[in-house]
Amino acid sequence: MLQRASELADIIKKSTKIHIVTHIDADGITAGAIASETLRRLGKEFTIECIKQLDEVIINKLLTEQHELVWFTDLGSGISTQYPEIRKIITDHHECPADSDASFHLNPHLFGRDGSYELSGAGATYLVSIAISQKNKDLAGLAIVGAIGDLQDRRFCELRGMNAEIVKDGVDVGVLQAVKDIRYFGKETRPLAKLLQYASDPLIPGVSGREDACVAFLQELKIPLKEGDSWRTWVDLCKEEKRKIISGIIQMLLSKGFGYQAAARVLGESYLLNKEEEGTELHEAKEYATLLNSTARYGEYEVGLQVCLGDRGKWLKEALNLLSGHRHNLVEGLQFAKEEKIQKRTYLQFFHAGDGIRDTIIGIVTNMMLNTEDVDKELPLIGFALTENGDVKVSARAAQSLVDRGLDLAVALTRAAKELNGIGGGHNIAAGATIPKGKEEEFLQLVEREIKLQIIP
Ligand SMILES: [Mn+2]
Repeated sequence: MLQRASELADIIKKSTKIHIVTHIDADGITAGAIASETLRRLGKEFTIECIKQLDEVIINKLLTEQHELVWFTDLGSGISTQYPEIRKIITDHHECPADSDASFHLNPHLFGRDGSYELSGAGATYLVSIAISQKNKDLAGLAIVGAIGDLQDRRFCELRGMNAEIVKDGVDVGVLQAVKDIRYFGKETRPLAKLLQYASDPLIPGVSGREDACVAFLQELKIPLKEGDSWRTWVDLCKEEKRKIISGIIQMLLSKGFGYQAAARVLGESYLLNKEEEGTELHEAKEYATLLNSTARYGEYEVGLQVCLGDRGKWLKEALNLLSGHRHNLVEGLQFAKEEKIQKRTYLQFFHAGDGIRDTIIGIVTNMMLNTEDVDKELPLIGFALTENGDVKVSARAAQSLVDRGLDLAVALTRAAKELNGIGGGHNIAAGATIPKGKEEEFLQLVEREIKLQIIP
């Protein structure tokens, strides 16, 4: 992979003007930021655009624009052997057909690695960046935010594979640290009770989802919720207080019969960006990734990109505004999905949000839904939402245990979408597709047929 990375680096060095095309999620933005910063440091001219998916409209646009070189980051693996008219390099980690190997395509799947947890789009882009100059190791923080944004730590509760190498780079140059800590979201900025209320992996039985129960749980442990007028967050707690809460949660899980495996997931590795201030949305990788998601997924990718490139003034302020809207939309989206009721079938379960949830956050909501108490973890979950131009966006998520039994959602969704003239892709554990409206039932049948073939009972 490093050899391939330096081949891509050579192509970049020989070019004068480069157009970056990246994806609209946290991994895509950090990948785009790493590519931009790398080119800026090289003194190259460049432009960048962020897209939802690489569809015909975008490809036709690129064909007419005739760029000297297009750098696809966090997408593009599906077209590596097509469109030779587009001179390109690709740093991606999505599953790709076996014949998509090409000298300008860097993707862990081409090297026997798993792109769902060993390397992200930002990570693949980072490998090219450090192949250009070892000085770019200070961009390791962004690569890790990208990996975390793609939930690459979910499987082992920590980053593994090439991701772990990148963490090591970041630690070596002083931009990152990895700490063993509680895994819940919002350690730096969420009031304590909220941290527990939204705790989902693992759920805290009888506590998650209920604000009053969270407050009672903390009061029983004699943990003050406030310090003066302000709500305390996880990072405000002393060691002893953290220990009390962690062991309280673990005890609760074990006593309710959740077993050691679930209880062990309370703890994991957290990744901190040393150059950022503690207690902010940028200090811990999960929160940073969420901040980025709240920009590009609402069409404001420039905002997220500028934050990644170092702006801590007006762009950050704008990002924080967008974040509060994003939080609100997620809470509403989750509520909406819950009311829609999940429909169970033999090999999957699904809900249809219609235009009740934005197509750009349906994946996040589907993932949150899968983590709620009332959803069956034995079946993959599919969420549908209408897009602006009247198509249907599909998001599919599944528990790791199903992947261990052979499930590959990327393959299932790609094949099913293809039969309906749509497009699909992603990872074994999380995948997406876009299909024509009205084809949902047909699509579900096709996906079920695929899943039936994949899963070992
Ligand atoms: Mn990605």
